Amino acid sequence: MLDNSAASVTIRRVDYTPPAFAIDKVELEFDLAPLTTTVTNRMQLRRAPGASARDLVLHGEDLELVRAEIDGKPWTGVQVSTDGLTVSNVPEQPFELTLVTTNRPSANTSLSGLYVSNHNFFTQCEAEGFRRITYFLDRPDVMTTYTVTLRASRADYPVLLSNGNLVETGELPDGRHFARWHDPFPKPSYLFALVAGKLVAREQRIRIRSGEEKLLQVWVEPHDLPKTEYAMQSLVHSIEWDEERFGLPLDLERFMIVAVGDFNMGAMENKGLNIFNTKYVLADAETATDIDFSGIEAVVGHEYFHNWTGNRVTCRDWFQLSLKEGLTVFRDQEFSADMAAAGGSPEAAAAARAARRIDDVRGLRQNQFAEDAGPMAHPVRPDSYVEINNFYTMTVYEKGAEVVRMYQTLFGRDGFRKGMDLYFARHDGQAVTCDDFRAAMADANQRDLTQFERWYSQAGTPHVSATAQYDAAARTFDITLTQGYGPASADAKATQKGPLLIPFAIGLVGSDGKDLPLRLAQDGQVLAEPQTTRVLELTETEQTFRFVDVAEEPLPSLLRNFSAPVIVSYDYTDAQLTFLFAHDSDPFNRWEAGQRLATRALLSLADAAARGDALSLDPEIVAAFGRVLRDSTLAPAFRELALTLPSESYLAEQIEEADPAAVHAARLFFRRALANGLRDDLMAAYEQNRVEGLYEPSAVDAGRRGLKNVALSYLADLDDPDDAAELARAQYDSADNMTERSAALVTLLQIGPSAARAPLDDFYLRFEKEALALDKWFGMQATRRGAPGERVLDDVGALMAHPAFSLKNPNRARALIFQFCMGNAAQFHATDGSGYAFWAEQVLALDAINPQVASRLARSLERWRKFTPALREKMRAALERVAAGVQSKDVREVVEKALAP
Ligand code: B3K
Ligand code: ZN
Repeated sequence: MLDNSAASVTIRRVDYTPPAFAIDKVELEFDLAPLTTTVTNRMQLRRAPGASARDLVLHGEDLELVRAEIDGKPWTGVQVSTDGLTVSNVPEQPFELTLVTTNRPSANTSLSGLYVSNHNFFTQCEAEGFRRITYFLDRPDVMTTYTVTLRASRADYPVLLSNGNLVETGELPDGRHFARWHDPFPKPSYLFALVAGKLVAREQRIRIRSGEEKLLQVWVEPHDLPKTEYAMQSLVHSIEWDEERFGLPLDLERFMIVAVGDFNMGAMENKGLNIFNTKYVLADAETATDIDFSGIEAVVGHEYFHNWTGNRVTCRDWFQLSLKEGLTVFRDQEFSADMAAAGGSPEAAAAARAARRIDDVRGLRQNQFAEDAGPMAHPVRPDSYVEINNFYTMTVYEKGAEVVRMYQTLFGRDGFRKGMDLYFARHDGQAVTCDDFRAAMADANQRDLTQFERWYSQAGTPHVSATAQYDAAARTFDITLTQGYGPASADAKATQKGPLLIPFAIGLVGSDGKDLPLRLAQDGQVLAEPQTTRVLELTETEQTFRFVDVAEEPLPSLLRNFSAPVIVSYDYTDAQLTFLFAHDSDPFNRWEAGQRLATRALLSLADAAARGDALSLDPEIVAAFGRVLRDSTLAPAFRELALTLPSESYLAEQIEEADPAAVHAARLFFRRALANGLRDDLMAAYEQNRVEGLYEPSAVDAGRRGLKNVALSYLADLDDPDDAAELARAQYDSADNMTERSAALVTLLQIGPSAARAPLDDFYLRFEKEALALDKWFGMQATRRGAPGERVLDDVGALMAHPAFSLKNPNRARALIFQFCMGNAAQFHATDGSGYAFWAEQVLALDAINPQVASRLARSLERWRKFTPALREKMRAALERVAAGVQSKDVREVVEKALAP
């Protein structure tokens, strides 16, 4: 059992104080053994300038202190507590503190600190895992250089890795050996890492622009070596891209990625030794989908980019987390877009970029907007937390990335680059704040960005409503924008102090569907080549912008490319949306028009379903989707996105009192209407987008497969799904890659469990030894739609007892439990409350094993107040059950905030 029952303490940003001691360097020695590992920690310490503390207070958790020495002599003035160690009356002058402790890696199920996975050792230190390895000033503003010696049995742990450069290896008595690593770059403890075990590496040597040669390694278990090619290729691309786009080179002699099957999140950017969830390293055509490949590219890029944005310049305190995460997500989004666009025609490149942007925004709106409207709402730079691991959120990451993107929207790519250059010139090697980043952007571009600070300090999603007025005689078009916030928790409301600087990109579409040239009244002289998209800067609560020389009444295309993370309302008619869906030159807004059209129809269908009224859909809407589906000038990836309806959870968020069953019925009705109305077009899309030849995870091929498979899934919703079933069976049988195979199986599951029985069994036998593929097998059964009255939870319950299921493996727990609770809304919200009871049971079970994973699951009930009264009460009961039995502060923070009045 985990003892994580320390009282909940709220940490506040305003209470920040600089550290009282500095660590000049640290030497760590590890005697690695799974049951008990001994760590010898030798630190050179001195008081920070101006500090006068007599005692040194170090963080520590779950450690056994063996010995303490100062300057080589035993020191008795030490006091151990549950969260640290106080060393009393330390010398005035710089001194050496030696601490010997033990910890228990094989008993560490929290996967934070030093732990064992499949007989190998790994570490995870961010945010506060280092204190589970040794007593330390475990805070990001204490940076020092590390020399690390690892000792272990050579037979069991032939490979010994840590950060930086390998300086020495050798044999020891009793079949043991050692390796010594030195990292020349000062770093905070959260970037420390070690790995030991039976691993092999794919290696590649590259030359960076300076001419220096670098060694790249991807370390995995021996049988996984063939699946590392794409990760290595992604790493090479990331290194090239960061030099090209930002002038940032790889600074170490070697760069290592290690894959581990038990991991709490996606990956970790430890200096020179990134540790990854296998999910973001291992891939081949057989076992990984197009989405998996693109996830690997994005995550490899993300962690690599942290080497500068996070590691070279790090965070002063954890409230500044978005300084590194928002910026690095923005960088990985740009990288993925550039990679997807590479090599194609300009049109194909633009389409590929748009598809990435749409995907990113869809994720933001579905998850971050909901977070911002719920009890965990917090600013991009939070003001307080109980458990920092609860703040690795969509807001800090994805909204944070949008905030960074807005600098680029305001200043252009070159202006943004200038800001980045100044940021590194000023802060390389430092631990800094979000304000420092904003100041670099402001100074490099000679702009006052005082108002922009509100993006970091105000919680909640801004709303912008637009109204327009055309004056035919004066040929002017006025657009009035009003900004404010929607309903929010009291805490979020308290942060909302004033209007934001919102870069608002706009175009005006003429009656021929083409963009009109744009001239604002304030422009003065006529520009030789007038632009067709302008970025308006909204800074007031209400502001009117006047366009002049507007030849005809235009249709405004608002917030092009989603230029700010806001909700825009404008009174479009269905006909106007249909027009924009057919013509908008901004691909994002063209997609957006379709989504608005669908969302509006879906919400009114949900309303009718909740009232028990008959459902019907305007054939014009079906026709509008048909035109996009048939438009072969549009990239398949775009058409796939256009045909993907908003999710049930997104739709539920738009409703005051959501009834998931009604939302489900509405969405299903809409899908059936499209399927029946567009049967032949869907069939044609299926046939025309088969990809022949060798599997390649390229954006173009992936787009075609995506469109083909979305067509298949619509065809499975026809009143008579027999043809779809046949196509899916044939696709399953002939598939030579996981994208096709899993899409076929998901479609068969959608048709019904009996259609899927045989291929499900086949899939299991085929991939019994492939953990990541098996995760898919669990996941697709958990997210199965289920016939009316059928309880998918019964299957989930049975799968929990399957020998291949384990609660201790986060990927497996996520595949089955999270997928059911978060990815199968209609089933999870069954009116008998069975989903919530299951949720409570699993949160509590996970809480005792792994609080970080438990706490993620706990969050799936935080929007309980949004639902109909009957569901609400059952959810409250489940939350109260968890609140009564919780041990960790991680889960306690989430459920207490959810239940707070
Ligand atoms: N920085 C890590 C996340 C650490 C999460 C700690 N609970 C991975 C990333 O964002 O790149
Ligand atoms: Zn990150």
